[in-house]
Amino acid sequence: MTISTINIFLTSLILASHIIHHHLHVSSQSLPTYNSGQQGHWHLLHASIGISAMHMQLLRDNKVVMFDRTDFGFSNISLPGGLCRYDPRDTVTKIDCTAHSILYDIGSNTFRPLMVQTDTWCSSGSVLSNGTLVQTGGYNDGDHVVRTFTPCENDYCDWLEFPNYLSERRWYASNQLLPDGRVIIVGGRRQFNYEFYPRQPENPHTITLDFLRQTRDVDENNLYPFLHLLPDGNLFIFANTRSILFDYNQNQVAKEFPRIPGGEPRNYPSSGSSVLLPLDENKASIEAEIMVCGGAPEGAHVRAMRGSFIRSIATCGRLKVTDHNPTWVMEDMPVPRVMGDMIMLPNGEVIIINGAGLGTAGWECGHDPVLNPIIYNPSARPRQRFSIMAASTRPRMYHSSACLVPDGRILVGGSNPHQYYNFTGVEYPTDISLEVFSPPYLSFEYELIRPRIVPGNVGILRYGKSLSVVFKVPKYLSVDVLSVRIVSPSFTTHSFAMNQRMVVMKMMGVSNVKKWTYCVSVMGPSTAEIAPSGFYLLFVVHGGIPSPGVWVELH
Ligand SMILES: *[C@@H]1O[C@H](CO)[C@@H](O)[C@H](O)[C@H]1NC(C)=O
Ligand SMILES: *[C@@H]1O[C@H](CO)[C@@H](O)[C@H](O)[C@H]1NC(C)=O
Ligand SMILES: CC(=O)N[C@H]1CO[C@H](CO)[C@@H](O)[C@@H]1O
Repeated sequence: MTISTINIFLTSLILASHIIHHHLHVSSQSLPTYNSGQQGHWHLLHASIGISAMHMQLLRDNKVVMFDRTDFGFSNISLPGGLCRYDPRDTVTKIDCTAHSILYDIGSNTFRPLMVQTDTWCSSGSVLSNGTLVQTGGYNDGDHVVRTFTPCENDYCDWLEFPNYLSERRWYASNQLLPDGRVIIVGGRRQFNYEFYPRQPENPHTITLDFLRQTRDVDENNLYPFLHLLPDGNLFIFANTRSILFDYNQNQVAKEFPRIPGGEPRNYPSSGSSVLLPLDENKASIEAEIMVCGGAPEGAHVRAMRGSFIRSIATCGRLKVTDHNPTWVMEDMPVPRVMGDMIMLPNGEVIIINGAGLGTAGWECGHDPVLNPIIYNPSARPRQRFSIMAASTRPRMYHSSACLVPDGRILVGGSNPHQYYNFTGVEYPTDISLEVFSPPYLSFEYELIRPRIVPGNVGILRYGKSLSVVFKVPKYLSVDVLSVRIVSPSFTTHSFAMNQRMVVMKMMGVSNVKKWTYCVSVMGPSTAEIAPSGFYLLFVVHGGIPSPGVWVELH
């Protein structure tokens, strides 16, 4: 980089530092025009990846496992090696030589088909501490199956299936990785209970959770409950309009929180979304705050079946669960949204992406796609938190998904609001493309303050032990705008990103080691309740601009 380019950068930096914390704030009446620096941009990676990315999970080798379901016809990609799947219980195909799962490689932008034997429709998953993805349940012949996928160096690894592993049918359940390395699997259609992976022979396999029975709707639906592991080791569970602090070891409700104001349900079939906002270890005592956004009002599904598509919910609620008497603080999104995905960005902001403005989840039940993502800055002043991003050209309706990838982009795929792969003759065709959204922080105008982690210079991440990270940045601002964060990649499906969490590590100090090169030291997470052991993406964030992430293993 020459001095003169630096000078140009410096000028744009002055501009940039103003923009960082105030991207455009607008009302829904006046959508701003496209500008990559402030509104991000979209890029189509593949017109066809062969399947509709209903479920997505990023793995530690920068590959993303995606899958839809085995029983809605032939996909647009063949199984490897001329393989076919013979399934007498399949409701549509019986003999199917197409794949319903793929492995996408971010670095090379290529993908290969994977083989699933049994139906994975509307299932759940978690990555274990050792990096293996455990997927649980599905539909029909797949509803009691556990499947694992372990990253490998070659191009041959594939799903392993464990039939009859689950003690109950898990169709629309939610999972959470626990501090002791187990996974809790909660609920599912007509399942008012939970179980664990790995299965524990000494304990009853299924444990009743009456809260799920109490909160079910008239159709007995109460699905994909929002689960978040809290720093005190309890589980936050949100279902319908209610939420609890749950001690899964004692099977006891430790506390019930107030109902979310407005009286509207938020989890499936309402299909709002939820995140646990970043846990910040720089605070004197750690605070945990849950955020829930959007969804469809009660009865939206019944109305949609009759051809009446009602306006989705425009509010978000925040609940600081670590407060003594927490209350929901409500705010309005710029546009109402159902079936949105809430994904945490490396700088601690939250993107809400995909979904519709009318109707709800379900076959042909959504209308009026919301093409503009919005970004929410949790620490900005009220009414200045939402920024509207550039619009995609592709509706992402029911069965779409999104996930964060290491370079800070958001991978977006799927949309299949029908029972089959219908590419024509329907209002919202099945979408088998893969897109990526680059948030404003990736814009070239922030290049001067963008930190880059020096490869091989990240130490080993241990609980309560200091960690040094060496990074380069052309223009260093100050330690006040510097942070080091870890993010656990989510299993995203049906508008809920399971296991998603971010920890801002305790800052110990920063030193200038040589020109443009700095060494920051932080303290590893204090407990496995704050961050369960496993693989995380580590980001250095400087002036609101994140570095590309690097993988670290915490234990
Ligand atoms: C991780 O643990 C699971 C469950 O014990 C096992 O099936 C899997 O092979 C392990 N993965 C690795 C990479 O060792
Ligand atoms: C969707 O595809 C299925 C199977 O190919 C077909 O039976 C159905 O009629 C299609 N629906 C529409 C609306 O085209
Ligand atoms: C709908 C769709 O994308 N169909 C594609 C399936 O794959 C073939 C090539 O293998 C394409 O030609 C089709 O357009």
